[in-house]
Amino acid sequence: MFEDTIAAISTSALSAGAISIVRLSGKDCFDVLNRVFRCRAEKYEGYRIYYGHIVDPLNEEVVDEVLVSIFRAPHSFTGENMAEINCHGGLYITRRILTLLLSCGARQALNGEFTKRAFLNGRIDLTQAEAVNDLITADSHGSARLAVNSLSGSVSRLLKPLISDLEQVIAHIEVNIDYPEYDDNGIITASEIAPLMDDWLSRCDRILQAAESTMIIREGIRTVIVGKPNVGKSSLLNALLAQDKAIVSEYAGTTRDLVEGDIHLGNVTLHLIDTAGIHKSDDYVESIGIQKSLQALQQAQLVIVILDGSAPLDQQDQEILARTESRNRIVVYNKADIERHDGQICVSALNGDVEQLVERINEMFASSQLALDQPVLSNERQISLMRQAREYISQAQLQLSDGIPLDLLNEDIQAAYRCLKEILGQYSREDLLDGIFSRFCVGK
Ligand SMILES: Nc1nc2c(ncn2[C@@H]2O[C@H](COP(=O)(O)OP(=O)(O)OP(=O)(O)O)[C@@H](O)[C@H]2O)c(=O)[nH]1
Ligand SMILES: [Mg+2]
Repeated sequence: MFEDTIAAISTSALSAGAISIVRLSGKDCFDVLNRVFRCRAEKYEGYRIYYGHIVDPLNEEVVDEVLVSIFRAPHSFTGENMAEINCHGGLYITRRILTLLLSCGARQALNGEFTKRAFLNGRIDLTQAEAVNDLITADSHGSARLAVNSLSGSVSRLLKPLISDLEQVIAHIEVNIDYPEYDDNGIITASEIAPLMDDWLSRCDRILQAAESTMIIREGIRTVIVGKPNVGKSSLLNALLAQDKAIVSEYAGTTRDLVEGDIHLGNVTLHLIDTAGIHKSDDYVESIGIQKSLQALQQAQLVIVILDGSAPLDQQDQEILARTESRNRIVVYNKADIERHDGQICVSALNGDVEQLVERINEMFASSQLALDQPVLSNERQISLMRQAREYISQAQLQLSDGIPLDLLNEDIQAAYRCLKEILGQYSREDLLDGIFSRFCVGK
């Protein structure tokens, strides 16, 4: 499909390491390789590794001693002939080898171009291509598991039954319109389509719900730590992050700005936000801080309310408890080194004793962990197309109940069908593809 052979450094090109990999892919891959690679083999077989030397073809000077993995089309990542040169990982050596390949007929690969070829050559669908990048950029166990799951083609397995049901109904309506005399299939009626639509909608809803709950795992749970002044909010942030990020002092009203940090607990990532203590303040700067706390509280997906366990609860604590009552929250009694409260979640931020809180968080998100192993849509692009598909089906359903003829309603069903196909990249426009692949690193 592609005329040119592309090359790139596939390992990190920014730092030295023991080994680096320079990748080549394309029709003329082995011709380009032969110009710089000297080894005993006369012919390369796929799935074999060859020992030899990279030389400068101008003077046969040995540049490096290498191992080259060979993949023959179509049995390679890109579906084309491919070679991966495992060389020594010095920055100079790796770049020199790449330069030699470029001077021998290869072209520098663009970001994500290997994966783009894999997609365009039909080796993987668009969701799998996206999963390659998600896996490379995954920064937690949870997001890596999700990416591995989509890499195996789980999104396409998830959507195919729905796509194929829509396809059948579209085809049936079209046959009825175009060939009214051809009635082997019978004429499909509104009363037959209505229950199908209910079913499609509930399938869309299930897929969307699962996607939204796992997005939380990928992106981190926006978690706000609130409480009145001096209860130990900043101390708790520091204890959870295991670093002195926020200023702690015995003076009430120390924190004014939001202080943020990420932690990985088991499979979930929390995006923690420490806030100014909430109370009535006459201090101008502190009241701006309190406004920010209230805003952060509104946007939070999880709220940790801290109480000072060493003192009786007062009016300020009661107000914060009332304000957060309907929220997804955990109430924590701090200063457990002074006083413990049986049956409550007790921590001592001062001593770094936060185990009960961590256990509670893991318990809360245990069900989303289970979802990690289910096939699930894995990014905003996929989710928004799914929402659009749902919207078109729901419009078609409304039209059906208004008695609109099936041939008109078929347009909405087709639009829903196109959205679902586009998730898998089967309706993609060129600019859409460029947008997706340019986020990749070179060499993938
Ligand atoms: N004994 C004890 N003292 C604590 C604990 N956690 C915090 N403190 C102390 O309580 C005081 C206030 O702690 P901070 O973490 O600054 O409290 P804060 O809620 O962030 O306070 P503001 O930012 O002013 O709202 C400091 O003197 C801390 O050392 C704890 O677990 N035990
Ligand atoms: Mg503070």
